[in-house]
Parts: sequence; structure tokens; C-alpha cells
Amino acid sequence: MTELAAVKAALKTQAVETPSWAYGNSGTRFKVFAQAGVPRDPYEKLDDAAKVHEFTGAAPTVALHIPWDKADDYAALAKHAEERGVKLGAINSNTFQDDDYKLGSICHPDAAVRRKALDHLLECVDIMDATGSTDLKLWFADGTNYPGQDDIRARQDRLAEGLAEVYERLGEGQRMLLEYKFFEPAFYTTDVPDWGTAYAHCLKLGPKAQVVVDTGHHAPGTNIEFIVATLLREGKLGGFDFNSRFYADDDLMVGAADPFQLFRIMYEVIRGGGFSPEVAFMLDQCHNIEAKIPAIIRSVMNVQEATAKALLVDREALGEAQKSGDVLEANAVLMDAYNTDVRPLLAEVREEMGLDPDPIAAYRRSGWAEKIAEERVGGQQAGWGA
Ligand code: PSV
Ligand code: MN
Ligand code: MN
Repeated sequence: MTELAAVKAALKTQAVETPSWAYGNSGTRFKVFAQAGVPRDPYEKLDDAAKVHEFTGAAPTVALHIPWDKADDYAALAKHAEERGVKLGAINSNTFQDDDYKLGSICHPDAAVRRKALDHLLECVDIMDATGSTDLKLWFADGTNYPGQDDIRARQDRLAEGLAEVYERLGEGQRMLLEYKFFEPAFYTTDVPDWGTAYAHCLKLGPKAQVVVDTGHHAPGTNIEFIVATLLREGKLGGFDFNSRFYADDDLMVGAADPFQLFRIMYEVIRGGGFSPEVAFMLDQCHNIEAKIPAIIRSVMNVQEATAKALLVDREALGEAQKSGDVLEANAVLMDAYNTDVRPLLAEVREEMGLDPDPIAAYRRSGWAEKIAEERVGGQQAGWGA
């Protein structure tokens, strides 16, 4: 196989999971903007997600958020997805929207609240059993706002205890992905603030516990690709929540704010052997002011472009330059790949897969946007149902 053929073959295998909540209305704490044609239930979210897969050929699974996507019959929901050519992906837990969770969920000082949160997490595993999902994605809003508010170490103990109970419940082929975030909604301490804390808990739990890197969950200036390289070396990178940020947890389209960072991350993924089904590429985004489905298509394409560039890095030349201490040449090799216009290559890949080379244009021509705007009245907010 020529090198280019190998790059194309790799690109054809790439799968990006889209989040059900990205199809719903969203906004900031100041305003949620309603858009025409937004889904009214989880079934319609899957219909939209299927369109993203239809035109990109690269978004075969859809993440659910419980209870935002609560359904009476999860097997029926999974069937609905499969009839449209997609599958249900990670089940995201939600222990942050009830009044009970004001002081935290599984780290809460009151055992009754901890029990309630744990029961929710166990219910998420029941849902995984029904949908065939393999990943439970855990993000905890737990933390404190004021020094002295609660005991930092005791909260870590409660976290470890709760995670262990959920870990025990995982079945064959199921895993838990622990997500960290450095602040928000807690402002003084966060119970899982960084990759180190997530890693320490996952290491103790065992091989079914892996760390998730949400690209929007770091302090400005953090070298995310270093974290990726380290987690891969340790066999603990479970996946990504991709999005872009300028300031905090902005949840903008991945690859929009800093495509170079995305390239550097993807290079480390490939370098570290993480371009494999064990590392889940998921989006975690909200489209507040832009049309949602084309924005998600654009996001999938941005991941593909960064991946294509990372695959094109001449690793032999890079290795030579690194070994000989040729700093400028090593940097130039990397930049050559980054500066390559990979859009024609990806257009070719799509044509070879029987797809339109321009997924956004194909979506626009399909008439889906007009159809849903006409048929769906009263679309829901991303967090609806909680
Ligand atoms: C938290 O900021 C987060 O990134 C987690 O992944 C949540 O599940 C998601 O956003 C949706 O609120
Ligand atoms: Mn996330
Ligand atoms: Mn987030």
C-alpha cells in the first residue's frame, strides 16, 4: 500500500460520536435561543444525527445524556437508531440538575444524596445493558465554593467509594470514562479537577476505568497534547469530548478556535497508538447561534482534517531531525503536514466511500432543514426532560 493509500484507509475507519444534546436548543445563562426544526424528543435527535452520518459517513454513533434523553423503552430507541443507520453510543450521566445536588452528588456530605446519585449512575448502566452501549461517561459537578465549606480529603474518599460501587456493576465489555474539569460550577475546589485526579481514581479502580479528555476543560495555556501522550503511555486514555474554547467551557465547534491544537492532539493520538476503537472520539458541543446540523457536520469534518494532517506527518523525517538535534527541521516537518491542504484528499476519500465530496452542500440540498422546520413545532432545549 502506498503511504497515501494507507492515510486514506485510516481516514475511512475514523468514527466521531455526536452528542444528542447538540441537536437541541442551547444558550448561555443569559439566553437560550430557539431554532426552527429542533428535535422534540430523543427519537428526533437520532433522526438528525443520522443525517450527519448520512452525509459524512463518519458519525455512526450518538451519545445519550440521561435524563435528558429518558425513554420508556431503550431497546426501541436503539432500534430506531439502527433503522436510520446509526447506533447508540456513550451514556452520559447527569448528577447536576437536581436541587439535592447543591453540595455535590457522589461527594455530597449527606449519605442519602450520595445514594440517590449512585442509584442514577447504576440506572445508567441498566440503560447501557438495554441499548448495547459500552461506555458510561461520568462527569461530576461536585466541588465547593468556599475554603472550609467541606473536607477536601473526605470528598475524595466518598468519590472513590462511589466510583468503586459503579465499577463493580459494569458488565462484560462495559467501561467507565471519567471526565475532569478544572472549575465550574464549583469555583473553589472541584472534586475531579484534572487528569491526574481522574487518572489516580481510574488506576485504583482497574482496567475498565479510563480517563476522558474534554478539550474545553483546561486552564488557558495547558498543553493538552502532553496530557494525551501521557495518558496513552499509561494505557488510560478512554476518549475525547471534543469542542473549542476561547475562554472557559465554551463548547464551540471543535477545530474552530484552534485547529493547530487539534492537529497537535491528533498527532499524539496517532503517535501513541490511540487511533483505535479503544479511544472514543466524541463531540461535546452546543450550537447556540449557528444552525445545528451543519455545525455538527462541520465539526466532524474539522476532526477529519486535523486527523488527515496528523497522518501525513513524515515520521521518519521527523525522527531523523529529532535524533540529530535539528530543531528547525523537526519543527518544519510537523508544520509541513499541518500546512497541507487536505480538503481535496478528504473529498477523494468521501467519493471513494460513495459520498458527496462536500457534505455540507449535500445536506443543504437534501431539504432536511426545511422539512424539520415545517414539521417540528416546539423543539426542546438541550437540557429538557431533566
Ligand atoms: C460538563 O461541562 C460537560 O463537559 C460534561 O461532559 C457534561 O456531560 C456535558 O458537558 C453536558 O453538559
Ligand atoms: Mn464534556
Ligand atoms: Mn464541558
